[in-house]
Amino acid sequence: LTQDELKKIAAYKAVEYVESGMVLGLGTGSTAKHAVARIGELLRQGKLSNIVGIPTSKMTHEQALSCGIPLSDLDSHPVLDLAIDGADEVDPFLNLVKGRGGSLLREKMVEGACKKFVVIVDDSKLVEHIGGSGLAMPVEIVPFCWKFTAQRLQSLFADSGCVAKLRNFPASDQPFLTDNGNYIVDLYFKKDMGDLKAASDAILRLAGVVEHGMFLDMATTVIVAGELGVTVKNK
Ligand code: DER
Repeated sequence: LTQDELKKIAAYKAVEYVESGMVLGLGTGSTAKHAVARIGELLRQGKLSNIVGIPTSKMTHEQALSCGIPLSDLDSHPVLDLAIDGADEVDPFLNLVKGRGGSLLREKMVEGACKKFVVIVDDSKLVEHIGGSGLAMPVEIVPFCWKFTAQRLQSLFADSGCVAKLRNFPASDQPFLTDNGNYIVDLYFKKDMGDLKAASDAILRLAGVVEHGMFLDMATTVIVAGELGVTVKNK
């Protein structure tokens, strides 16, 4: 099975949790894309009805429109029944790293407003400690004096050998812009950052920071698709 087939298997399994009449958070990324398409397909087949989707990015907004999913927003629906989204990393406590696709702020707003948050991953995303893989831990910051904020983020985690890098658009020297007009600084750790809650609080205390990609204690279910089958982990 290819990685994309595994993503699709996890996504389809998650959509089994969707019931007619639900208000759904629609995730962003190559895994969530399959869930959005599947919801649209079931609506077209009449197997689902009265669904309202709250997209977590402009990209998902466009995809959901093309799939015929009726859309709304958090102002109209401050509490959602269920969100389905991918993740970059999942630890054994269902803590996540998200945001390598750049949508972490709207994802965290939408997924934080849901009664249930179902995460869908292929098994390559499972880690022992989030942020320890040496891959990016995204932090959304305001563009104003971004170097100042990036330097303060790097200094916060100096003893974890942290390096802060401004994210650019692919193959470009232009800073990446999120849907909210902000920048993203990616943090790279040489050692894992220890207490996650303390790290989260320290990051959010910096005035130039908008949000970070650690989703702690938010997922209620994680669906993992691997060569040997699908595993469902509940909080
Ligand atoms: O960037 C994001 O937050 C995405 O949801 C990411 O966490 C998962 O993207 P993927 O399904 O394409 O790996």
